[in-house]
Amino acid sequence: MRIIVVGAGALGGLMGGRFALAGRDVTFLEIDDEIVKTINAKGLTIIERDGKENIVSSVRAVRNPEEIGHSPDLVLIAVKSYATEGAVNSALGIPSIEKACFLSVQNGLGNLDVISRYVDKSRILIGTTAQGATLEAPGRVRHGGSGPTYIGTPTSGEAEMVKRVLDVFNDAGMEAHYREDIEHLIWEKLLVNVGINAITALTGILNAGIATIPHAEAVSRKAVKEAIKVANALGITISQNFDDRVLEVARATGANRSSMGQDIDVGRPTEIGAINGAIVRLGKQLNIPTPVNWTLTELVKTIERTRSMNNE
Ligand code: KPL
Repeated sequence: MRIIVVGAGALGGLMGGRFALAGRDVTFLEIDDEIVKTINAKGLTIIERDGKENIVSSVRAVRNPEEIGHSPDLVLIAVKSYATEGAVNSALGIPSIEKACFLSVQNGLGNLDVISRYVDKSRILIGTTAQGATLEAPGRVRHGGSGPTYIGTPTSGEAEMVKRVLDVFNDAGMEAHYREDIEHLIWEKLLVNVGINAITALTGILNAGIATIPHAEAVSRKAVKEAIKVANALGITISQNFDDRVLEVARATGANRSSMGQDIDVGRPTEIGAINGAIVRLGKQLNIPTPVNWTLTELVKTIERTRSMNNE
């Protein structure tokens, strides 16, 4: 199977690197020149959890989709949710892309809607992942933690392609399963991100703080409770005490700085619009008040804005 990974950041780098180590043909499509140059000159480095460095030299990176001289079978969209549209458009510039399947295991809501504006739903796979990684430097990713990846189809039904993609993940040592209720799982992951990411980003704490600092826990529970109301109004059945589950995830990933925390720390834009911001937008449509998610969203946007103004 020929795989294009759009975005050689933390998760894209980790997944693409693992696929290649398992013998798959992997090309990164990446807009950052430095990342492209580093991968082509030195390979992609995965820093394993025991500190050992795995250098993957069988991968190649390109900036321009036209440089991909073969027809891929799978396109993994591994960019932040606010960059999904650009990533899909760039991938559509690959010659003979018509038959490729697109897979998104990105955080947040709305990725499927964006991809399906350009790609027929029969060629889209969606999912969630509990793989964690950090981009240490261009072409260098640190593996933070492993957990299952769940994949399904927006049209439901386990397509032949799902089986092949599950093999790609499992052969690469990344546990993956098919789930018919993938939309439900995406919502559960969203709720985890709603209750952890913005609070850790704003306060500088590690994920563990959500479960150990009563003030952070209180905000987390309120944000998640609002999101449960929104989900349930949309017909996505989420249990009333899912806020307890969010605290469990915060404990289990306690030593991590959330992805949004990492973004804020290094002055990158965040996925706030696809996480707490998505709850606010849906809440408005459904007439469900979401003041805690609104406040978190506005505060994260304030930091983003300040950073971009300071950089001007
Ligand atoms: O998905 C995550 C993220 O940081 O985006 C969690 C589960 C909160 C782990 O850090």
